[in-house]
Parts: sequence; structure tokens; C-alpha cells
Amino acid sequence: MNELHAVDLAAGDPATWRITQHGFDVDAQHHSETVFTIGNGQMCVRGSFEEGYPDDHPAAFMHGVWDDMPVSVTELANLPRWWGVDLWFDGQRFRLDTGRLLSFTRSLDLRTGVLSRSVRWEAPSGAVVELGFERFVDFSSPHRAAVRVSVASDRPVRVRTRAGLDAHVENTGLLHWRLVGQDADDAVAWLHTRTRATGIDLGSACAVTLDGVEADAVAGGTDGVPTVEHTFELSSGRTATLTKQVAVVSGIDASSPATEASRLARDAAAAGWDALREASDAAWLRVWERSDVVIEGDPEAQVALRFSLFQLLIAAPRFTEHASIGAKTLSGFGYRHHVFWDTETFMVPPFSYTQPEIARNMLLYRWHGLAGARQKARANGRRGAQFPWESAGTGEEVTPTWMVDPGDQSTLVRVWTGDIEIHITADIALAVMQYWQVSGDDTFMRDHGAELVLDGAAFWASAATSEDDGHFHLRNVVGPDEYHDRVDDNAYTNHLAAWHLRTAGSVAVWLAERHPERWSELAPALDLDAAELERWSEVAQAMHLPVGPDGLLEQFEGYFALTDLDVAELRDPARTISMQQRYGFEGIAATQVLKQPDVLMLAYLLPEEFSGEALASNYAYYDPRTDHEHGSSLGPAISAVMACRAGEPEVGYQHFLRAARADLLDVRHNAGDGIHGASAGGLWQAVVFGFAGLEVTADGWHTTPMLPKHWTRVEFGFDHHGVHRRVVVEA
Ligand code: IFM
Repeated sequence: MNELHAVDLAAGDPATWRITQHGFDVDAQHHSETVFTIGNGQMCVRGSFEEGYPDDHPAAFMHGVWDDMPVSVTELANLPRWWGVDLWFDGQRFRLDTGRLLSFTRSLDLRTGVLSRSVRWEAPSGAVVELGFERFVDFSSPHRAAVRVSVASDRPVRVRTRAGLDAHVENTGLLHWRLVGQDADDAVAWLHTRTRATGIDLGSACAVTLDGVEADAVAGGTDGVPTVEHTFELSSGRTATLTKQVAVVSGIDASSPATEASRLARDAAAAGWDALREASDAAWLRVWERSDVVIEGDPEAQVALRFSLFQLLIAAPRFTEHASIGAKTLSGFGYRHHVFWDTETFMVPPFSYTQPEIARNMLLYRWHGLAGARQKARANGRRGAQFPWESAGTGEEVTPTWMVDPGDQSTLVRVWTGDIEIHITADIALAVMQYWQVSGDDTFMRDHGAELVLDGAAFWASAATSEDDGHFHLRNVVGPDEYHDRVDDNAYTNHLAAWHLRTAGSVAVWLAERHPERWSELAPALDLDAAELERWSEVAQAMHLPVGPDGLLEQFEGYFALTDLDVAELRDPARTISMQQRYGFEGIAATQVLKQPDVLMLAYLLPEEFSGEALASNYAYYDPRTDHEHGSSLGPAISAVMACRAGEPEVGYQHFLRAARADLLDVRHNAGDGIHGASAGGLWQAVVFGFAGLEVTADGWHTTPMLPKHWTRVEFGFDHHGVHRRVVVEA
């Protein structure tokens, strides 16, 4: 088992609501910055220290604040640093790489999103200082956050504090901000910046107060760094507390964001820390009442699931329908905040079931991106809407075309996903249908969902090519298993395309019958007539969907002829790199090893297409050929569900642990780039759809539980057609 990397997941409640770190481990700095990310569904901040540390990756991101970059096209601009507090004791700057660290504890309360840190530090002068840090991002409203620092010393000490804003921030070397204006007085500092390429204005402000000592505040700062400073004598036995009430507002939300941010910060200071905490805590409580999942008998599973839900909840767009959750959430620079199929397939379902308003926002983000999807389809000579493999602010394709080969940093490799990983269009339709099925939200379906499904179907009907064998084919695609790209007739893609076409046919009938006014508006706009609907049904029926003995599907044409690697090598516990790193891109593509479930992903999403026998034969064939340990982080949670469906919950539990540990234990050594959002969403699915076996159908819902043997009870809620249901599964 992996070491707990200084994250102590102690047993028992309230430990199962808390991530605690004892001692500072510089080697795990980037990992712990990710783990201790907090936020409110609009803005997130990594757990970087208030005072900074050499080679830290400090960052905060806000939905919508995109700026251009080379190669990856666009990314969210790292916000001006608003959480910083610099401290000097007897003229010596406090930072953990100086002086002597006597004790360090950091703790994230998942119930309230408050991050706290206690540090006992001996200054180079010999004074022993106790410092307490707390910060939270107000969960009750989009723009506010607060930081509080308390200091006490074992002997009289002269203290200088500097709290402000800093525009000199970067996205791993790239600069995104121009300075527009700044100022500070003895209570408030504010900053007005503008993104360099996209011209988005941002106002940041902080109101600074000091309690427990008498000290004059002085406005200060340098270009791009407005500050409020205090200097005072601190006698031993006294505690001074500095509070920084912060507001960050973008030009997307206000016409004068700097003025609005200053107003919000001053108001927050007048209301005080406790009032803001109360509002924020109450908002968290309301969310947890619907989202929490209780697992009894397994504290590690419990805390890991709450942590995953917490990370999704802070990144999910609660205040806008123009944003969604990127593959690495808002917690790091990984994948440049781009939105993949990870979102609809892995992250939307927990929201559809527990926070439907948020799921709706995420699906509306795709609806707002329809123009980009249509443009992509047209550029490829197709009809309808072809959703981008990676999307950002506008819904246009933003997948980079080349990347550095991780195995050989001097080489570039062509990235095909943006060109031909087309299954995302059906994945989005599936998320729409799932949301509709569980929420019963006909209004969304009438006004937005139907358009997403129908225009996606038009894409499939134009993308599938009719061949002499009498079938329609989808050639030169990438399926979920990216160890094999540029393949023909990927089973996942073909089956989902056929499902999408059939489903769209039913949606068209529903819309025409139930909402004829909307149908008569949409049909001409999307160029839908009887002939087009007929073609959808013809393509779906004649799609090339070969089935082998016992219902075994070939992952793509020619897959079974590839080299079958020794399973022992794949399962070798000593292996620490992915099979692709070991064999290279071309080498692994010549084998049957999978990066992540592909046919089994299909069986997971469309179980009605698999008989019991077909499920068993596909599971028996593909599961052993999957690079579970070092392949994609998207795989393990789905493998957990499939193991349950194959009647093997203990095997499922081993997969579940891989997903549970992805970020908390940094099992892939890349958590520093940000949370694996798909793994986090998949973890909820593993528990709810796998171990608890929840299934919602047109006729209602039921469970077929299959708990790991040491789990004694699972309890969760979900909203079914507006009614909150509670499910309790006991061993
Ligand atoms: O979308 C995934 C893909 O399935 C595997 N590679 C990483 C992407 C982003 O998480």
C-alpha cells in the first residue's frame, strides 16, 4: 500500500470529514497544494501558503476568466494573488525555509471548506512564534473569501504585517495580466487588471483589520502590489489577529469590477468574519444534506469519497451556466482547465442525482457551445453539432495538435484526439438523457436538451459512411482506450452513435407531440425533416456492430489480431510506469493492452445492450488486459462498477481504492497538476451505481446492492423527479 504522504486519514468521525497533514514535506508540496484546494463553485485557490515557499505553485482560478496561450489555445488566468500575508518578526521574514520549524499541522474541514494551519516557528533571532492561519472561500455567494492570521510569541517581539494583492502571477511561466489601476488606503487595497489577449477585466480588493493590539495601518505597495501594512510590538501572552476580507469580481459579472470588489470587501469587513462564516457554513450544510454519502465500516473509503465530492462541489459552476468543470477542476494547471468527456460521463452524474441545478448549468454550458460544435462539424464536412474533444470558454475545439512525448522530452507527438475522438458527442447526449430521466426536467429538455441530442444525431448520420457490405462505418477514430488511436469501427463509438441516433428519433417524436411549437421552431432551424429522421433510423439499424461468440465484442477492427501481452507483466506490482511509457506509443498500440475500459465502458453505460452472458464474456476478456494501475485515472472507478456487475465486489473494491487514492495519495505522481475530476466523479458512481447498485429506469428506481464484505452500511440521497429519496443499504 502507498504511504499516506503526510495526509493522515485517521479513523472515525469527525476525522472522516477532515484531511489533516502533520508536518511539512517539501517534496509533496505541489501535491498538498492540490489536496488543500478550497473554493465555492466560482473561484478556487490552491493550498499554497500565505507567506509563500520557494518553488511553490500558488494559484487561484475563476470560471470564465480565459486568456489565450500558445499550443493549448486558451487557459484560465491565474488570478492576482489575494491570499498572501507577509510577516516579519524582529525584522526577519517568516517563511518555512528559514528559521526552525517546530511544529506544523494543516487541516481541511470538508464540511465547511475552511483550511487551517498551525505553525510553531523559531525565528532566526530565537523568538518562538505561534501562528494560526485560516481561510475560506464564501460558499454562499460568488465573489468573497477571507483569510485570518493570528500571531503570538514567547517573548516581546516587533511584528510587521503586509497584506495586499499581487498582480505579478504566472501560469507556469506565462503572463496573462496587464495592470489597469491600483490603490490602497489604511483599510482597503484594490487592484484592476485585464487579461492580455481576451481583455477580461478583473477587480480584486481586500479590507484589512487588526485586532488584539494597537497599531496604525499604512497604505503601501509597489507597481501591481497594493498593500496595507501594520507594525507593532507584541508582548508575550498576547495574540494579534489580522483579518483580510477579500472580493474578486470579473468584468463578466460587473461593469466596474474593481469598484464592485472594493464595495464587497468593505461590506464584508463591516459584517465581520463570523457573519461571513455563518453564511458560508449554512450554504455548505444545505449542499451536504443532499450530496453526502455515508459509508460505515471503512473510514478511508468514507473520507476519500467526501474529499472527492468536496473537490467536485467547489469546482462545479454554481453561479453560471457558461462554465463547466475541467479535467483537473479548478485546482491546478493540468490540461489547462479544458473540458473533456470526463465532465459529462464522470462528473455530471453525481450532480444530476444530487444537485440537479448544477448538472443543468453544466449541460447548458454545452448548449451555449453549440455554435462551436456546429462550426467544427462544418469544418469537417459534416452536418449538425460535433462537440470538441477539449473545450474552454467558447465551445470551439481547443485540443493541442502536438505534445511533448512524456517518454522522450526531446520529441513531439501528434495528438489525434481533437481530430477524431468523436465519441464525446454521444457522451454529451447520454448525460442529457440521464439528467432528464432522473430529474424529469421537461422544460430543460424542451428548451435545450432536445437541441443538444438532435443536432448531435445529425452529426452521426453525416459522419457514418455507407459501404459495400451494407453497413455504416465510423473509420479512423479514437475510442476511450487511447493506447490505440486511428482505428476503424471502435465498438464504443459505433454502439454509442447508434444509440444516439435511435434516442434522437424518440426525442424528436416526444418534442413534436408534447411541444409542437418548439418542434416547429427547431426542425427547420436544424434542417430536420422526415427524410432526415428516416436516415437516422437507417444508419442506426445498419451501423456495423459485429458480435462474436458469447456476445464478445471486438474493441475495433483488427484488435483481436494484435499481440496479446503476458498478463503477468501487466500485473507486475514492481512496475511503476504505464505500459505506454514502457513500450512507447507505437509499441503499445501493437498489443491488446488497454489504457482504460473501452468495451467495458460501453457495457457500463448501455447495460441494456449486454445480456448476462455477453457481460461475462466481455468482462473476462477485457478486464485482465487493462492497465489498471498506471493507465488512465478514468478507468478504476468504472472497473469497480463492472466488477460488481460481474459479481466480484471484492475485486471492485480494489479498483475503488485506486480511484479513492488517486489524489489523496498521489498514486500517479501527477496530483500536483490538479485533482483528477473524472476519478472523483467516478468514485461516487462506483459507490452508488456499483456497490449500492442504484438503477433509475423509466418505471422508477431500485437497488441491487453488492457491498464489499467489510462495509456495514451505505446511505445516500438522490433527487428523483423533484422528490428527495434516501437509500440505506445494510450488510
Ligand atoms: O479524457 C481523458 C482521456 O479519456 C484519457 N486521457 C486524459 C483525458 C483527460 O482526463
